[in-house]
Amino acid sequence: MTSGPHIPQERRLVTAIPGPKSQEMLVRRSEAASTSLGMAIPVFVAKAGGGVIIDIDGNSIIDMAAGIATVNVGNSADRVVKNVMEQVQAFTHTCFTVAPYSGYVEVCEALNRLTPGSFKKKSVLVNSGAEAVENAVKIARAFTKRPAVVVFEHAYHGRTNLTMAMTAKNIPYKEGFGPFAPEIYRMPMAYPFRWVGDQENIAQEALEMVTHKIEKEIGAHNVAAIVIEPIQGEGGFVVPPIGFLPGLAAYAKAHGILFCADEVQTGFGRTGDFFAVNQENVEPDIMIIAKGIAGGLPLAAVTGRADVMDSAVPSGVGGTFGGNPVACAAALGTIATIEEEGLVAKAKAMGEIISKALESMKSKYAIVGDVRGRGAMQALEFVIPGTMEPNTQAMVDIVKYCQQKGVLLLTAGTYSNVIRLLPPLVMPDHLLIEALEILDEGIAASNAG
Ligand code: PLZ
Repeated sequence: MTSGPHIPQERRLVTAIPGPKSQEMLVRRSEAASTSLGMAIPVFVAKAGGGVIIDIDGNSIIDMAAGIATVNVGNSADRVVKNVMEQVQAFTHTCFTVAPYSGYVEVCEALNRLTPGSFKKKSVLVNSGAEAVENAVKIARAFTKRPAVVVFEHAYHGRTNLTMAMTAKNIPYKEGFGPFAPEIYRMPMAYPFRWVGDQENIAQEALEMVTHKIEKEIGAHNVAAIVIEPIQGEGGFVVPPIGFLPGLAAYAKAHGILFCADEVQTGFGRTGDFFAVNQENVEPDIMIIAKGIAGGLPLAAVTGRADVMDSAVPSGVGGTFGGNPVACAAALGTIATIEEEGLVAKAKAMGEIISKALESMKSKYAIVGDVRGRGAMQALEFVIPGTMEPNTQAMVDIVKYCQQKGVLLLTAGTYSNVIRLLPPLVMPDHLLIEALEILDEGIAASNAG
């Protein structure tokens, strides 16, 4: 089976962005939906597939967001649609902890196979990335009988109470929502572009700072888990230098701490490896998985060492919708699509096109301070020329410019000065190249102004 996109793969604008029909819906949106909800592009979607989103005015927009790294296989991928249709007709919900079904078990088997580590693994399925993070912490505490959780600067782990505590950035994620859960300890992140120490020795310096703080401020014997995104997502696609993640994992192992990789944004082929930790052969005790797992249906998972995953009391984890049969069917279709269509290798190849284009932008434009990322997860950090000052205005202007030209881009970063690229892995090269050319034009316009 091929999952060729079912709509034309072209950028085509027939109205201004937003067009009249979207404008009408925007009025209804602001009346009906909370204004506390964000919006990256002010158009309403009619259809999407491959590398494009078609809005209700008929504009075909290049999708460099993939629903925040979620539709890695593209919207409405053939295998996902087929599995979902069959499952919807058979049954929609029994609750796995009431009357089980095979799709849930098959997804667990697939995750246990696909995640790194040759040890025996088991999984729990839930509904969202934040819920997966919450469950990882519950399980880690149950296993270690320790309270403390170590997280990092610039981290993003979700919007529930515990995961807000784990998330670094205050506005917009935490402002007004405290008090937050206790026993969360934030450590320095090895952020190469903004590292103030020895640029040649970042991983080692950062590791020393982290382990020193753990020992002096928490006590390693009190730490249940170290939770880290192998490449930080919302925090600005911060890529730690080689050696930092393996160093943390080794420290965790030596102290009976569980090493938990939050691969919610980096997983399912995104970085050119199936999971980002594969790059350095790190084998986390617990993997936190969501977004790309189910072709856009809500599903998330915690996969880890079997002894760890079995440590909560029976019925200690679960939930009504966790591992819903329709979402599981979608996940099986998604995994088959990634494997049969070689999308991990495709992400790596897209990465080469992207790096080349972004490096050229960096060499041409003084507002581009840094270019980083891997595979189909790369970003630009904007600065005031000649300084390290974050340039939020440039980010805003460039994203707006690209939107007007029919390219959807997402922003990121603790300092709100990063544009991140997260195209669906099935995007044809000609669209990727076109989007990068428009991004280049947008930077040129902003750099000049
Ligand atoms: N961990 C690493 O990236 C979700 C958030 C979008 P949920 N990131 C997108 C927004 O503004 O809410 C994310 C992540 C990492 C956890 C999460 C949380 O995943 O499925 O959004 O709960």
